[in-house]
Amino acid sequence: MTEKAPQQDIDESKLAVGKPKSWAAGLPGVLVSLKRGQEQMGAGRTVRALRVLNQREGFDCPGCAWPEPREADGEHRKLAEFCENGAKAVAEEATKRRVGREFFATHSLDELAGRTEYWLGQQGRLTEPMVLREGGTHYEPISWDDAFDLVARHLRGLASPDEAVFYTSGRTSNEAAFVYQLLVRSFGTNNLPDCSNMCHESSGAALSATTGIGKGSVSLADIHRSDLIVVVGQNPGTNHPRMLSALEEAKSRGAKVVAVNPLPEAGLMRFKNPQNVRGLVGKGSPLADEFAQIRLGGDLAFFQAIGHLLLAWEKAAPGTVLDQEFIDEATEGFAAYAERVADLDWERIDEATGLPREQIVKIARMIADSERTIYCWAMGLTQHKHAVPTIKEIANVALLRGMIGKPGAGLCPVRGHSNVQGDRTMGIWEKMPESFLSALEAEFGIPVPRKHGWDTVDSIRAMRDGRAKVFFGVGGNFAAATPDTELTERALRSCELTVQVSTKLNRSHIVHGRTALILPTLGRTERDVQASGEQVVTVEDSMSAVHTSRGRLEPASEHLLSEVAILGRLANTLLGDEHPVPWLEFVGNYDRIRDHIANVVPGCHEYNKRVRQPDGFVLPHAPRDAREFNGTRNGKANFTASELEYPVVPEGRLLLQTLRSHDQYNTTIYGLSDRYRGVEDGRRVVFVNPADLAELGVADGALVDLVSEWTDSERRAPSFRVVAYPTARGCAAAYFPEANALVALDSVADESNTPVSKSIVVRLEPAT
Ligand SMILES: Nc1nc2c(c(=O)[nH]1)N[C@H]1C(S)=C(S)[C@@H](COP(=O)(O)OP(=O)(O)OC[C@H]3O[C@@H](n4cnc5c(=O)[nH]c(N)nc54)[C@H](O)[C@@H]3O)O[C@H]1N2
Ligand SMILES: Nc1nc2c(c(=O)[nH]1)N[C@H]1C(S)=C(S)[C@@H](COP(=O)(O)OP(=O)(O)OC[C@H]3O[C@@H](n4cnc5c(=O)[nH]c(N)nc54)[C@H](O)[C@@H]3O)O[C@H]1N2
Ligand code: SF4
Ligand SMILES: [Mo]
Repeated sequence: MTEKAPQQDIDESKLAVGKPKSWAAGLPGVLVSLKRGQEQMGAGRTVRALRVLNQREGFDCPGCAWPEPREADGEHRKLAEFCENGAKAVAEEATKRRVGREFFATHSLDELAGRTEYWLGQQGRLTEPMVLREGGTHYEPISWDDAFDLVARHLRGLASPDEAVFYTSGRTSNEAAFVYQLLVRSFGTNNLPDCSNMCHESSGAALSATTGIGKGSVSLADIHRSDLIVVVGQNPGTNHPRMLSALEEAKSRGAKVVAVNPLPEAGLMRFKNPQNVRGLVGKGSPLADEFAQIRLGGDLAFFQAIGHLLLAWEKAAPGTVLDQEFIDEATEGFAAYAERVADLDWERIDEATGLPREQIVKIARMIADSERTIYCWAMGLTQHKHAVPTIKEIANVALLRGMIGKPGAGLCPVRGHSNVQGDRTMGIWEKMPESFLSALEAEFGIPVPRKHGWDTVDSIRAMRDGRAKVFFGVGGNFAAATPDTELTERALRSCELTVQVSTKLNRSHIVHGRTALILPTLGRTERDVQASGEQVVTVEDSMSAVHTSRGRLEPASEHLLSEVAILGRLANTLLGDEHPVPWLEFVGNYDRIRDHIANVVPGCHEYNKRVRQPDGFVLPHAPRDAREFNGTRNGKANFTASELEYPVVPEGRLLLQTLRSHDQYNTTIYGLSDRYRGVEDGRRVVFVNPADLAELGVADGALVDLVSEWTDSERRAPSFRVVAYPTARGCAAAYFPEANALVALDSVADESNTPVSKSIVVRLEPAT
């Protein structure tokens, strides 16, 4: 059955702004889940889908990477182990709306170019392979075999394999990711940029240097057992909603929560747990015991100040604050760090953080008194110029108190996409270590290139400069998720061929190379049947737990292929039947892929068996499991002495962050209700502190252009409605991806090359 999609696009004149909420979830969350399910899937499919969501025999939520409770840790899954935004993610994928050949015949690319991401996504699921021929105005149907031939022809025609880039978004299963990187490396390049380059790359860089492994060191059970949870630069109420249940549980056992954020996000303040009656009808539970309303980019200063205080208190009363034994035995670099934070310029700390000194002292005292501290963070830390040293500064404070490798304590970068961590484990990275590449070579007897590939930003530069000519994307929405929209779109359009393996229509299909392909694929929710029967795939959550996911719904169309089938068949077409990798066997039975994962990927021995245990298994993590830091250059956990760094904003300008509304998944816009912030029926808004508006002489509700200032030139994003909002002074916020046009391609984080999406110097100008 084909349901009708909304024909209306966003009408920003209907935008309504009300008061921000001071609590998250509760009954409205449940009602929205049901309503979106009903609209997209109908009643029966909604029940069938939600019943198996995040259950052992069902599919893993295609939303975020938050983990499920594990029996091995003494925890149990509930009947409804999902949140409002998980339900929306499922509704978006399991929708009954369809985008078939008739759709493409009636809508030209010129027309589609004028549509918003919301409208494109709302049209429904892609149903068959489509091609845009050179000079064409419309996509037309193409057979799968012809599509694979076309891609193979273009790839073979390149002067070097390095002229192609192969992007991945973090929804791809472990099996598809493993096959994909094997295909790309067999073809001869390490050009494997991924969404992680724009996401937690800074966390990976910082943690690899400090603890020796780029992943977080805590489990869900640790969160429940900690006595202090510091949540920095993260909005869990929207982006990891079930984390609120975990915080609530920790609090019920006496834990305290500190939130550090320029915005008083509803989900950090109070939580009404929809899984119990009290949460549905009562007042809910308060979450943050302390809310530090920090300035954008002030976190490095904040944690240096905390380190300074801890050291000062230790000096005043030796043996009371530091975990000296741990520092002596397991770490290096303490002296240089201690010296760096010994004399602190408090005026600069004030300027960087905008926080009252008493509050910094109070939080430092909580950290000094806590026996089991967990630090959680997300994009509010990773997308700054000084993101990597900022995260290292958190590690410093954790190391001072020995808060790693013991129950209830640790470092917890909270991942975004549901399998972004697994994709990396499987080899999706432009600079995988030698150990992985040589294991791959030995396993398959193929030559594997060693030269590092391009990450996301470098791939855009390469396309811009004509050094890359083919773009291939497995999932994601490269055109919209990346910075510097105008430049990136030009770069994509200059390609000879762009290929998108996708479930839903998005901007990256409209911004195309001279020839373009849309290869529609099965989603996580759908049954995947191959020659050997029904398949399962595996995924890894933010806490390194690996388990199966089994799609249960009927596929959106009989013409869809799974990601594994698309990649395996393409590899077979490109590399031929004689190639040592048994590509078609992989497609026929995913166990065969897992047999090789077991031999190549560290920690995955007996993979087929262990993923099938109830709740799967947890990948090894030396700092967490044994307080060992054998992954660092010196085998120790490393303190880092960093310069004090923070963004400085010229007179009359604001520092803008780009963030997610409550009703989107990255570039997928579910709806137009940013309920917690009080914004309905529109998205082009900019949140500014009322005192800043008064100083700038801009009225609440005014229509402005956002103009960003970067060394090379200015960039303009037109027509945003000003919303007076209680954000930190000098700081503004607008939604991603509408504001991506303002981020200069060269504005990247040191070391991680992540686009700086959270501190953009802007001025407001009356709308043109
Ligand atoms: N429903 C839903 N869930 C999602 C996503 C989604 O789009 N929708 N996206 C997924 C993905 S890929 C990711 S990576 C995660 C993202 O999860 P988040 O990181 O929570 O996402 P953002 O909306 O970017 O929010 C950044 C938060 O950090 C704060 N912040 C910004 N700058 C600073 C700063 O300098 N210092 C401090 N202390 N705080 C700051 C912002 O005010 C905001 O609260 O969510 C994942 N889950
Ligand atoms: N300004 C600014 N820019 C940002 C950010 C920010 O905070 N501010 N955040 C960054 C972050 S954290 C991230 S992770 C990136 C996200 O970047 P991406 O991962 O590239 O973008 P998404 O919007 O998550 O991708 C959505 C598309 O994925 C496809 N899709 C969905 N499910 C599947 C599936 O199962 N298989 C396949 N093959 N395709 C599927 C659909 O076609 C959908 O349109 O954006 C980054 N960009
Ligand atoms: S918290 Fe994340 S993974 Fe869990 S149900 Fe919600 S969106 Fe899905
Ligand atoms: Mo992300």
